[in-house]
Amino acid sequence: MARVAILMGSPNDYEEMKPAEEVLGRLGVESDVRVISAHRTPDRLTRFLAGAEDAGIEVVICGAGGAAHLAGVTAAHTLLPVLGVPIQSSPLSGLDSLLSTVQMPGGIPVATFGIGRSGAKNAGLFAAAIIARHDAELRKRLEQYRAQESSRVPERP
Ligand code: RP5
Repeated sequence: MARVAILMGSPNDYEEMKPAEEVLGRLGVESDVRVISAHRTPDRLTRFLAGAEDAGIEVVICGAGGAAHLAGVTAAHTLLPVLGVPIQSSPLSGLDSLLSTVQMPGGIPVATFGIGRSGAKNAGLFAAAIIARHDAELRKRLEQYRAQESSRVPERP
């Protein structure tokens, strides 16, 4: 059963959002990956969010480019934690998406990550850390992940 939803505004965002799916998979956390646009498919978004908690979703990751509002609109429709990933798809190289996502007016929070693939990876890890607060097995896998990453860093260049 999927515990994390990974939403993106366009199929063209998938390359940048894949690291979220991959790192969650590595940690044994199933994700439900969907293309849902806040402005092109608004009904799809509200329908999905209405059933998300009952379906077992615990965290929602949203990737969007341009005047990115997917994460903000998602946060408006759910009490689940929403993690926003700005996508580098516009002539402004994601800076517009970063500012749109991070500058939520007070009251409806979106935790915002870095632009593009590393932001997506960190959003996946952060989602896992949230779930690991009440899942001891996942916490162990996160510890192993950190240890593996450390062991890959050479002592000398
Ligand atoms: C946003 O507009 C999407 O998240 C995407 O990053 C951007 C461009 O979408 P496409 O025109 O490539 O589908 O809504």
